[in-house]
Amino acid sequence: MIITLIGPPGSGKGTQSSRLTKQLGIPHLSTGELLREAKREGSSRSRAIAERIDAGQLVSDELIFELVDERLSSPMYQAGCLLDGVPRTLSQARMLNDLLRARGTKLDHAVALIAPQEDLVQRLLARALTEGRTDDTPETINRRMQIYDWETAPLLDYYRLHKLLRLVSAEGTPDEVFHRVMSVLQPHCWCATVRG
Ligand code: B4P
Repeated sequence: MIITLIGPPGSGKGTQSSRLTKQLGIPHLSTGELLREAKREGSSRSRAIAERIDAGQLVSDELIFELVDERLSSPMYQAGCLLDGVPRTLSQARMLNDLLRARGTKLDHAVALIAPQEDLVQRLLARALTEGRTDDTPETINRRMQIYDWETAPLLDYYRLHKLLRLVSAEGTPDEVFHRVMSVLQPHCWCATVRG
């Protein structure tokens, strides 16, 4: 089973991913984490990544798919995975379709986490105090929110049209959101895949 989690910054993609991978028994692939790892390499590629992320901008589609393709080649992803943060644009959605088709598989669900922007900004500002992520400054958060509205939100209509969209409210505690996500996935999941 292949699931993608879509949502604005702070909607809980990373937070829900760690719960979902345990529950569903599928590995997690976060493009944000892949980029933060690549950023630490100290190469010319990492400097380009750092510039984009720290400015709240998206990294190029080509670089994202170089990293995703490389990671999906690992045998641990053969039985499926939970994609977190990709696709973020319509062109990435098409690239993902092509990549999965070439591997003889396809996306099963696009779970979209939705919450009021004011709440999300508060979560990210709170994270800035504890984790000190370079892209969690007020100005960068604002830029990331705009980019979500312009580039990523159109994916909701795209996946609705393809009958893959599962909309979930991301308001409330992480546990409440997790139960909502599971309740939209469960009718579509193989019983054996869902643990617990
Ligand atoms: P990501 O790492 O995906 O960053 P994010 O959108 O902020 O989500 P994240 O998963 O970290 O946070 P979460 O919502 O779980 O991307 C970082 C950057 O990488 C992007 O801005 C972009 O530049 C680049 N990038 C990534 N993918 C890309 C792609 N495909 N194409 C191009 N560029 C790409 O949680 C946020 C905070 O909220 C946490 O502190 C958490 O504890 C808290 N929280 C979560 N759920 C909560 C809840 N229900 N209640 C209270 N707090 C909650």
